Amino acid sequence: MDRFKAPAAIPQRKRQKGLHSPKPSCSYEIKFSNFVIFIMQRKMGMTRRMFLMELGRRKGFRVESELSDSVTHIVAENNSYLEVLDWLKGQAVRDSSKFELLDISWFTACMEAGRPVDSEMKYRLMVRQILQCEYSDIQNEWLPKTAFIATKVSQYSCQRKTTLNNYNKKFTDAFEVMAENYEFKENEIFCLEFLRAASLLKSLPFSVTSMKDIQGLPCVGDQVRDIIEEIIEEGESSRVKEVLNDERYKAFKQFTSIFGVGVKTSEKWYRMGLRTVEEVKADKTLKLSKMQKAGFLYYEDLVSCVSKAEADAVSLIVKNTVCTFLPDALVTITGGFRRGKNIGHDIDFLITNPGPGEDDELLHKVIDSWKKQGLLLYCDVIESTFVKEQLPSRKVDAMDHFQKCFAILKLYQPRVDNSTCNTSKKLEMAEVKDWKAIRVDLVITPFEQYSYALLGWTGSRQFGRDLRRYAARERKMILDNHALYDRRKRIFLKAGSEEEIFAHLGLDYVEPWERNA
Ligand code: DCT
Ligand code: MG
Repeated sequence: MDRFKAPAAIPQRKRQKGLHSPKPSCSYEIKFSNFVIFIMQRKMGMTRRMFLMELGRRKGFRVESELSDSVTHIVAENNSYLEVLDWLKGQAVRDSSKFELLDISWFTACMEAGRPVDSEMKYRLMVRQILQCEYSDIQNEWLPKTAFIATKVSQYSCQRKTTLNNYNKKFTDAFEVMAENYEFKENEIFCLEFLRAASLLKSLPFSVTSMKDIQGLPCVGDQVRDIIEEIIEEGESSRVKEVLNDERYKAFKQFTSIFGVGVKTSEKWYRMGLRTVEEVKADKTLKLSKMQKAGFLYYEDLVSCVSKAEADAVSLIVKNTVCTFLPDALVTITGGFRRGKNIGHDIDFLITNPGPGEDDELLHKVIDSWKKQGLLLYCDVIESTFVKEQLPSRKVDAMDHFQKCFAILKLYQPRVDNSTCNTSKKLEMAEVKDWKAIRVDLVITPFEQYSYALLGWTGSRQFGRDLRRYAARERKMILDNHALYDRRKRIFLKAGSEEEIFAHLGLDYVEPWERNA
């Protein structure tokens, strides 16, 4: 692509104001080749951006239309430093420090001077240096803008945007180990403390490099702060290292990786002196549930993650089977894959019938069909326990009342063409397992509850927890996967889309891929 191509069109109005008619910018001489400028369109609009790009090029500046590696200066208008970083994060830019991030005032100063002016402090967008102060009504004093920004970060992940682009993985991985260890110890409070901190750091549009960066942020208690400090100073946390080497943690980690095994069973096995999956497998005296037996049978497949391609292949199977029984059914992939993840531990589906009438047998018909085709390796059907007009559950982690099934499906892998192989090779290849066991959750929801089910099943778990906590604490409402109830007005709030639920809660809409809290 020609980087110096002129913008396709300069608006008529601008041209009449004395701008030359558009001509290819490559005919403008580049006078300042050390400066490669990119102008952000966000909050500026396309027309103004085009105008400024053309102006810059006429003045001898190299102005790129696309954000490329050669760009040195990024110019933004009406965007804060954090907003620019956030935008860059959305462009999958990992290292924003290679760019000078500048306010439009720098660009216009250059245009006036007809040459690059120093990108002095006054033009630079930043958060670490204290440039401005803002008056805080809450604290009745002028606060440096850094602290002000921090106090604006919500404690609820449903008021933040959390994409998969995590700038603080080394911290969040550490917190997740700590949270998991507390979960194994059934210490819910500490577990949540670390999950909340992990979720908060995942939403920051910059990497934390000093303790100043976390000043004033919510969800950062003493335990969390200590770990951050150690990681900044030493590169790793001794507490996390200790956990990773802990015998109990290691055993629980293995046990809970088996489908059907939770903390309670792990505790029992640990007390019996068992430590590894192999030891449990070898112990013939243990009474295993049907689920756990399947967990062992397909262990290798189930611990290896489900890829996006596999999720798409299963999605086709689910849609085809459901539609043979109910052609108008709506089948939606939810969970991590709806949030844009490329891998997951299972595939979650919501199934609903937008047409009149309900078919309680749909799930059973789908399951029977898979059984007949030899595709069903395991299945646990749970019938609906929903009672009309019942108030939503107040429990933050309660299971919903939908009819559902936790299944393991046999997904055939694409066959390798063996037509050119000799007979013995063909026999050998025939013995190779050509399928993978995949965990699939199917949830059947009445159409009028579909939006609530979609919001709940899209997750992330932490995002869902915070939505319910926010509803209860800030709005006096109760939210679950079925409904939203306004306790003050004593009414159920209907919603035909996720957007409407956010609106009922008085929250800005957060897209599914921004819910990776
Ligand atoms: N969920 C729910 N009620 C349950 C189980 C899950 O509302 N009883 C919600 C929370 C997250 C979402 O459904 C999907 O759950 P998981 O599959 O456990 O999480 P995930 O985000 O899809 O993660 P993974 O990629 O590991 O499958
Ligand atoms: Mg999932």
